[in-house]
Amino acid sequence: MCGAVVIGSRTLLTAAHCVTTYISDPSILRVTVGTSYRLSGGKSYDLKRIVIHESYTSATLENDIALLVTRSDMSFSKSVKAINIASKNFNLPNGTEALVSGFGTVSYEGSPSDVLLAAKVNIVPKESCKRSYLGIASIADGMVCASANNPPRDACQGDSGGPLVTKNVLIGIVSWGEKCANPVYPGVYTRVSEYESWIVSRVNTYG
Ligand code: 4AZ
Repeated sequence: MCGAVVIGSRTLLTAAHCVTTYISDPSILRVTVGTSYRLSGGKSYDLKRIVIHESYTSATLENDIALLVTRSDMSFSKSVKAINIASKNFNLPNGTEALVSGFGTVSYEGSPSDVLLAAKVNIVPKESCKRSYLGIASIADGMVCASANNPPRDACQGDSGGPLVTKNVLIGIVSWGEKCANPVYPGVYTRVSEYESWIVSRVNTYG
């Protein structure tokens, strides 16, 4: 139903909008890791806790981030490991190339992919992203936009909660966008560096 990102042996990040429905009963959800090719296979872990950002706002998708805590330690391997999260001062210039990945739909309202797909996208200047979404939505400080236009590539439905990575650092979490791979509308991601202290403190408390 969504992507997530392993950040520790019992902890993952995802988008808050992925898990709001399950907050009262995390045992309904599982995470499956090690599915670096097909969605089948891998190893699944039950969840002990879902920690949604206290200021998550569904109407604006601000602070669209949540911590998932598994019941048991995930075993790390060649295909399962934790990624480093971007810290507060992580340098992310406009145009930086990053990789977004997931099993989401291959087009807007299309079918989900049965193999893991990834796309190279580039960080879009905040002002130009704000202009794109003018009158539709606002781009908050905790968001970062990225796109690829030739050919168009983007995250899409079902990729939410998954990673946007550059240089082996997690810089974004797939959050929202106006349809998918529309040259006028970049993909919008939760800007992980803005949430470093939230992540560290919640991992320390619940992880
Ligand atoms: C979604 O519905 C979704 N193009 C995720 C990402 C984007 C659009 C929709 C970005 O989960």
